[in-house]
Amino acid sequence: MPRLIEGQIHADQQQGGGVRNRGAGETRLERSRRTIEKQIRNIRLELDQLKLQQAVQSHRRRQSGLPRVCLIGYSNAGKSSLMNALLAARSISPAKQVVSTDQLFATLDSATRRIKLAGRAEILLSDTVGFVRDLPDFLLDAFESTLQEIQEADLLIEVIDASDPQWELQHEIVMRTLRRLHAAHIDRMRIYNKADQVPQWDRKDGLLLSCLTGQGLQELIAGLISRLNLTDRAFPEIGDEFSSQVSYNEDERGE
Ligand SMILES: Nc1nc2c(ncn2[C@@H]2O[C@H](COP(=O)(O)OP(=O)(O)OP(=O)(O)O)[C@@H](O)[C@H]2O)c(=O)[nH]1
Ligand SMILES: [Mg+2]
Repeated sequence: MPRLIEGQIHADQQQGGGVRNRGAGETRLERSRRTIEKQIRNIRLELDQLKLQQAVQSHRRRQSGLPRVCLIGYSNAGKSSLMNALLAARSISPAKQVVSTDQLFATLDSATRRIKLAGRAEILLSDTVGFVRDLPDFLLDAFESTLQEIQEADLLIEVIDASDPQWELQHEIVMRTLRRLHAAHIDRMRIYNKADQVPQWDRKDGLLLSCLTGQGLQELIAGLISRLNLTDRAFPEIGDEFSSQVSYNEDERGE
């Protein structure tokens, strides 16, 4: 679009100064400008609405008192797969599952689900956009609304693809990105995913897990309950209005 306007200005300047021609050119230019201004106004309105919507959602979630856990990590590490594995382990409807495929940026927006881990132990779990190397600042801005989830989390689960020879570098990139988001102080636990692809593993600073086979999933659930101090905690029911924003464990409704 800017090129179109530049082209028009150029053409108008080349017309040699005929008053009628120049006038017609300016009108066209004016029209283009008005159209673009209108588009910008509409996009700004949409963004304002989105921000408002997110502020309302985030307020309601805070009111719910449920601990907020956020899956973070390098793109393609298996964040969405882990979300789905946890949903499946708790028999939550497949309709609540999120997209997971073998490609960068499979997840382009965050998704939040309410999950009952055991008894009264419940959490709000969010899947987020994957980080990549040298994420430019302007992309960070574009992901602002998604990454707000991270900043509001009580606990971050960093999902690492243990089968990737570059996992240490990817972890560094994730840490760097967290620092840029001012979120490096948030409590964090590590999951080494894709255990089924790793013949030998000695590290003890995180849980080795496989979304594919389910290895480590029960330990993760137990770890979350103890880390978040969830034994014997009761949370208030959340109204219907809120329930449209996040998905419930099906058998929790109306309890
Ligand atoms: N072998 C194996 N593959 C896995 C495992 N977990 C996830 N995958 C695969 O890894 C690929 C990426 O999984 P996703 O869950 O989409 O990864 P993601 O981190 O959400 O990716 P983005 O949304 O792009 O950031 C998919 O092809 C999954 O099937 C696992 O435990 N073992
Ligand atoms: Mg994903």
